[in-house]
Amino acid sequence: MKKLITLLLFAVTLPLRAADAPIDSCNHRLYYTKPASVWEETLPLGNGRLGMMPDGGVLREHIVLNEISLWSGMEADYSNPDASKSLPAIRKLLFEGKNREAQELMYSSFVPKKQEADGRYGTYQTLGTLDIDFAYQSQTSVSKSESLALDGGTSRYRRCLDLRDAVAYTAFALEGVDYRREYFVSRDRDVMLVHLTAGSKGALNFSARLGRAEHGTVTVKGNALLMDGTLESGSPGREGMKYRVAMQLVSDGGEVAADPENGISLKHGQEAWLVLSATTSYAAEGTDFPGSRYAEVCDSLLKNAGVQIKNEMRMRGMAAEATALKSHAAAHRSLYDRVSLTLPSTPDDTLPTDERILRFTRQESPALAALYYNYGRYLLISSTRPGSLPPNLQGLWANSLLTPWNGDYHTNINVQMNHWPLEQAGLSELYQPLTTLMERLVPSGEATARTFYGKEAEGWVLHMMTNVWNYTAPGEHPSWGATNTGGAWLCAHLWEHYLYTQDKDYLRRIYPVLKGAARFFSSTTVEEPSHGWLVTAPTSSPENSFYVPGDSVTPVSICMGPTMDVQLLTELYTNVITAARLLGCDAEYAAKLEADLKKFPPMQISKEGYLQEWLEDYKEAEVHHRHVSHLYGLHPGNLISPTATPALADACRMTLNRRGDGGTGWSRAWKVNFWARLGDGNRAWKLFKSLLHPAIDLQTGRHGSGTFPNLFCSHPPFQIDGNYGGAAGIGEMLLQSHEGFVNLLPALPDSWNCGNFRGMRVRGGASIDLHWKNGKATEAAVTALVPGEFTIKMPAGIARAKVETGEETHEYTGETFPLNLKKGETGRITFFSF
Ligand code: FUC
Repeated sequence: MKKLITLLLFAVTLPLRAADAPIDSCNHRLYYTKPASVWEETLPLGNGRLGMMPDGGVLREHIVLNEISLWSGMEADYSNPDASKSLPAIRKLLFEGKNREAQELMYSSFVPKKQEADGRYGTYQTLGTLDIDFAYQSQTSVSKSESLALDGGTSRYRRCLDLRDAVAYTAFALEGVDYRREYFVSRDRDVMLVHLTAGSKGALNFSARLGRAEHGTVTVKGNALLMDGTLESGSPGREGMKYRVAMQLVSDGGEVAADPENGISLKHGQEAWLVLSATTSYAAEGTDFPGSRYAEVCDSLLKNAGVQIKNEMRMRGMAAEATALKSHAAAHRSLYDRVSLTLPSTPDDTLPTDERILRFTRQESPALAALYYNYGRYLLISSTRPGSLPPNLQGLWANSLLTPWNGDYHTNINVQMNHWPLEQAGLSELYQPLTTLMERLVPSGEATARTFYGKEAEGWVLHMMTNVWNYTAPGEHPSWGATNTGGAWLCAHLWEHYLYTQDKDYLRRIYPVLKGAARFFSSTTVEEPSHGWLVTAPTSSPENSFYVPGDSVTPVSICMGPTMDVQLLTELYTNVITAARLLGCDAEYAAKLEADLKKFPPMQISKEGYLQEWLEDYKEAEVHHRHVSHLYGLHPGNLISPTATPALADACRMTLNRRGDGGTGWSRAWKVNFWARLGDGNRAWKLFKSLLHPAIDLQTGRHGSGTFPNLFCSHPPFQIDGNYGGAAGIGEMLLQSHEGFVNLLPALPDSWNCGNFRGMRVRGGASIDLHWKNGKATEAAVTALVPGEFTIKMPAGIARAKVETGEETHEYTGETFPLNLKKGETGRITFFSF
């Protein structure tokens, strides 16, 4: 213990140093002066399939490992014949205004058919942990308390995540020796890498162990460790998903040994690599997961990158690092560097990230929004990739076996929000995992349609959650599980990708999915008795409840035609009609949808002035409910806007004021987007500040809503949707294109008075660069990704625009002006204010 206290730690050089870094680089990295003390301080790394989160411990490094397909449970049939049998009675009760009775009947009948002790839905689980115990010259074994004393006891320690290169670093010095670790999840080699170095020969001493709370058996193979396991299938007698993690140590000198108990150890070394690869037995069409090739992939795990690293080290020594890191960073940057954003900075921006977040509540810095935006893009790139799965509720980072909400795909806001910033941030190809997931859901959704909604139900349906096992049935409790527009909402995303890419081949491919979703509703909507409007029934407005007239005691959720359903179906039908026209097919079916659209209920404004959430002006049970489902039409939908539908936009404003500016992490993020669509930059910025509220109470250690020290969004607990929703909100404040024109700086807060962005995409297929000063656009460049005529709205405070394309120059005044561009051509715009 005494020896330990005498250890000296002093500053070491990191690639990015706070004090002397150019300000903009502060918005491309997270850094800290202490190891993480809770998981929500650790730094997320990932390559869209594999993930790891190192805590940067000095004496013990604890790294949580993930693989995005690692789920317990299994594919299963939840058909409940009672559901379709009870449907006429449920609808009759709803027609009679007996929502509570309808709901009670649903509790017993309109639920997924389960087995006893049913765990088939499963849970996304952590892959395991890697613990590295270090020994330093002056001590060979250290107790836990000593380790804490050292870990927390230095101000010169540095831990950093570089968002540009997707690499994390830990660096410190002990007794005159520099120690440094680099961590990255290689995109090109598909392995997790920890590179460890000491400043003097023989000073690197550690042992590295793999572990898992259950279903993990560690064995030794040569100098490598293997961890194998089989998860619960949730159904007795059936085997669950298998996985393997393989870890090898590649070192330049020193003595290497391995045993299952102590792991792989290195004594008297100076430089080493821990190379980890992992696989699961998951199989799914449209993905790269091995499935039946599992055994073969397991066999090859050790061969892969470890051998490459070994050879590189043998040949070039330290150059191995440069090679592996360089090729990884280049692959990451090919996505990350597509966009940049600069916002006004303050001296606070050079502070460690946790302090930056704490200071932000007292002293705002717009540049923190730029960091948040970049972090959102970084997390997206790290949590999904073509051939993989979409980001789940935790992206791909889970640190337990019982991941909150099973770490699944909630489809009543969450998985959608995970995709909001994607297209505008130029990450179009990251839509692929969601697209293939939806294609896989169709057969299961067709069966669910038939068994729950009767023989006349056509097409496919997805309720409010799904998983890697193609779950489409209602949730187990109808109060929240009856929403059946999850698939319709996801179809808006399929369409969105078309709008940004204008790719007709893609449209042809996804058209059957869109049409199948529409067919479900065109065959199951019913005419409600009061107005004869065509509505969904039974359903719910996520996940809010209301009081039926005459009963102010029992909140009820089950209803007909809530506003969100009407908005979603309006967009779905309109998109199918447009797609059918573009593809030259299905004229007759499109005509039926046209006719149905005319019979949908209108959006209604309550007598108190807010937008009605339900068909009737019910009193909501929770005025501040986190979901604001009926404002779907404002965002992310496109049915309400201050210019096109001013009265409805006013009603939305009223609704938002009534709901308040609080809520769970993702709810605050959504509200940033709402206010951006309403053109109120200052209010959007206020909501962003509420999203950035420090999530950990420093006095009690308790977790609330807001943002964790590692910038993860807190529901609580950590849920990644708020990160993506917040990033999307920042994008919406700067650039919108949902109304058929390019809207530059539609919701600029006063404090973002100058700045620039590059590479943000708009619907129609163009990339936009913009500079602004004194709150007004000064210059823009519009580059066509597909040929087309782009309409630009004259930005606020601008009287005249000079547009140069090729040889031609035009000057425009007025509200909008056109820009005709060939593919790859750029139009340069100079703006002149009044
Ligand atoms: C929805 C939300 C909850 C939570 C869960 C994962 O059901 O209502 O707040 O985000 O998804």
